[in-house]
This record gives sequence, structure tokens and C-alpha cells, in this order.
Amino acid sequence: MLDGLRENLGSALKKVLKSSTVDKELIDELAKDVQRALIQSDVNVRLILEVTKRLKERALDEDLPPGFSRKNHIVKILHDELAGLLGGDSEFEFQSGKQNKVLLLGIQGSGKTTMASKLSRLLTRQGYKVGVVGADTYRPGALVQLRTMCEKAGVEVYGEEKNDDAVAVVGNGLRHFERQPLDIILIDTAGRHKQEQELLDEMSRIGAVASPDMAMLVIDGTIGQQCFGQAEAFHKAIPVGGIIITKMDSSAKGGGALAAAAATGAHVMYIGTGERIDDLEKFSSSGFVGRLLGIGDVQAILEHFKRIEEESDEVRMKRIMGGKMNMEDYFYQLEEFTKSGSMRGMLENLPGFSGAGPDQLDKVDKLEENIEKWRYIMQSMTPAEKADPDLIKNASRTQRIARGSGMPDSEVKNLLKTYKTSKNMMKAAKGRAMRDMLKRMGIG
Ligand SMILES: Nc1nc2c(ncn2[C@@H]2O[C@H](COP(=O)(O)OP(=O)(O)OP(=O)(O)O)[C@@H](O)[C@H]2O)c(=O)[nH]1
Ligand SMILES: [Mg+2]
Repeated sequence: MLDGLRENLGSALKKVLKSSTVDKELIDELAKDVQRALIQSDVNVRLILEVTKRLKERALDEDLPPGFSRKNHIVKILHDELAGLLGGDSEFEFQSGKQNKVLLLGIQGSGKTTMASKLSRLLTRQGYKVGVVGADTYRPGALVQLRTMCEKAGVEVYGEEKNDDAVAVVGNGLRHFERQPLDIILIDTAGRHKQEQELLDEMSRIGAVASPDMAMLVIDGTIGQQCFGQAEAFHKAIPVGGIIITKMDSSAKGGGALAAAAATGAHVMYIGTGERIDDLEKFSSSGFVGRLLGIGDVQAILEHFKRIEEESDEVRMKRIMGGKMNMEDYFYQLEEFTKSGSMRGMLENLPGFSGAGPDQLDKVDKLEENIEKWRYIMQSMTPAEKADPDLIKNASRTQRIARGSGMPDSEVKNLLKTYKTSKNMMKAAKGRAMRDMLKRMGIG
């Protein structure tokens, strides 16, 4: 399915790139080609019309970024609109201080059990405490498979070998974990050959007992056209909050992401890229659409846009100087500072610094050591936390980040404190000194 979409969008864009003039006629033709391609891929008609309406509006009127032709810009607009259709990049924000329940749904063989173990491993590494409930009472051996796989992630699996009432097992499992200090409980469920009524009913009943914070629909990326119907049927039984597409490593190149996202309005959050426990990636809508439009010429144009879009140092420095630094910026500064090799060596060789005393040099060594630790800590922070570290107010978030990074709580606090001090200093120095320096560097 995806290959067809790829071909059709590709040839539509090729027409644009080959034509000698860009006019309304050409854009209308492109819009028609895009509509046809998306309709064939079962994307919701209303969404298609929105995409092509915006494409037409933007294609001829928008100002061109410096150095880009109208044709290149059209490629970029189509890319952005399609990525928008997939809902942009998103991640489930787990709430701290409670047990977040995530229900994994999907038909037989879609990859739920494998995904339960992959997520267990990933989330544990991010510092969350995870428990798993095995509620597949349908397929013999399901619980053993789940246990074996989750063992690799070191998480506890609750299951009942002799109970064939999945709804009861879920209730018992949640009670079993109730008193444990868990952040996330993953519930693995049964599948059937199709989205049969019996399966959908069981999912609604499990939903009623578990009241999950998120129902994640697991879809086999190789099934093509059926994606839309499957996603829609599950979504009716229990509102789907996130989508996982598995088997993206196979030749199908991940069909169904667009269709499933369109059918439920939910975002694709993760993709499975193999059978092993670490074969899991966060989904990026822009990367996906990039691959979708990935004919040679187009790829080069998109890469060019990406380069100019990647925030230039200039913009970042201006934000930092304006007192609006976030954790990413802070870390970026520290990294830049250490990039040029050992700071100690650098300082010792700096003419004005040759007189630096042992005290100062020790401080520099200490900072280098801290940066190493802080790198791990930052990796355990969610994007939202990095954008706004003030979110890390309560102890449970601090502890989660500490666990994920293998650092003590005190080190997380240390980073937050140092960050705050630097930010305040920047704010205070917002004026003179730094600005002068930037001017001298030619970027003020
Ligand atoms: N290549 C590849 N294989 C996968 C991926 N995810 C799962 N599989 C394989 O797909 C098969 C089914 O995976 P399961 O995790 O058992 O699927 P399930 O949804 O739990 O299936 P049921 O329990 O029968 O409903 C297994 O052979 C997995 O190894 C993936 O991302 N890539
Ligand atoms: Mg299973």
C-alpha cells in the first residue's frame, strides 16, 4: 500500500519539478494528483481536502525562503502538510505520582506481546517503574511468551495460568500491583484473526475495568489496506489514544501509518523495527513523510530545508541571551564549551589564563565531570521537561529521572540548581557584557 502511495506522490512531484513554469494550473493538477494518491490509500476524504486546500493556498502566495525556488518550496509544503496529517511528533506524557495504565490492543500477530516487552525495556531505561499484566487468556502459551520476553527487561509480569476470564485477570492484576510504587502498568491482551466482535467486546469490557490512561493500538505495518478498518473498529470499541506500527523493518516499508492515524485521529507514537527487544523507535512523522516522498530529487530538497531549519546558533544564542534559555540550550552551551577538547588544557594554554591557580583548574575538572553525569540525566528527561525544567517540581519526577539515569536524586537536583543559577545570571546580564561579546563575534 505504501509503495503505491510513494509512487503516486513521487510522480506527482516529478511533474512539478519538470515543468517550466509554476502557475495555478500546475498547482491544481498537483492537488488532484495528491488527492487521488491519498484516496487510494484510504485516507479520510475530509482530511485530504484540507491538505490540498492548504497546499493550493500556500503554494503560490507564500514568501520564499532565501535561496529556494517556488518548485522546491512546493515540495516542502506538501511534506509539511502530510506530516501534519499524521499529527506531528508526539509522546505519551506519563503523569507522575500515579500508576499510568496502558492497554495494548490489536489483532493476532500484530506484535502486542513483543511490544509489551520492548516498551518495558525502553520505559525502564527512562527511569519509570513498570509492571505488566498478561491478559491474553485466549492463546495457549501466551503468558509464558510474555514472561520470557519481559524477563529481559527485568519487569514483573502478573498473570493467571488457569483463569480464562481476561477481564477478571486485568482486575486482579491491577489490584496486585496497586500497592507497588509503579509508574506504568502495561496490559497485554489477546488477539483474533480479524477485528471480530468477540474480541472488540472483550476489549470494551477490559477498558471498563481498567479505565486505561491510554489505549495503544498495535498494527502490523505489512497488512496494507486493512489498516483503516482495523483502526476504526478498535477505536469504536475503546477510544484509541496512540498507535504503534510494527514490522517496519519488513519490505512493506510501514504501510498503514497514515490510514490508521487518519481513522482514529490518534498519533503514531512508536514503530517496531525487528523481533528483538531493542528494535523499537520513536516515530517521527517528518521522517516518515520524508521517506514517503523519498525520490532522489525530492530528498535533496527536503534535506536542504532541514539544514536551514535546524536552529542556527545565532537564534539559539539570542534566546539564551534573552533570558529564555531552556535545558536543551543549557546543555548545548556546556557541550560547546567542552567540544574543543579538555577544558583544563584549553585554559592552561590560553595566554591570559596561564596564571590560573589550582583551585580554578579543579573547578574546571569538576564541571567536566558533572557534564558527563548531566548528559545521562538529560537523556532521562522527557522533551517537555527539557523545554520547561520547572515541571520537575515534585519528588517523584526527580526520582524517576534519577532512576533512569542511574544517578542519585541529589545529582538531579544539583543539575537543576546549576541550571537555574546560570539562567538567572543570563537574565541579569541580559544587557551589556554578553551583547558586547556577541557583537564582537559578529552575531549580536
Ligand atoms: N520483523 C518483525 N517482527 C516482529 C515485530 N514485532 C513483532 N514481530 C513478530 O511478529 C510475531 C507476532 O508477535 P507477537 O508479539 O506475538 O504478536 P501478538 O500481537 O502478541 O500476537 P497474539 O498474542 O497472537 O495476539 C512474532 O513472531 C514476533 O517476533 C517487528 O517489529 N518486526
Ligand atoms: Mg500476544
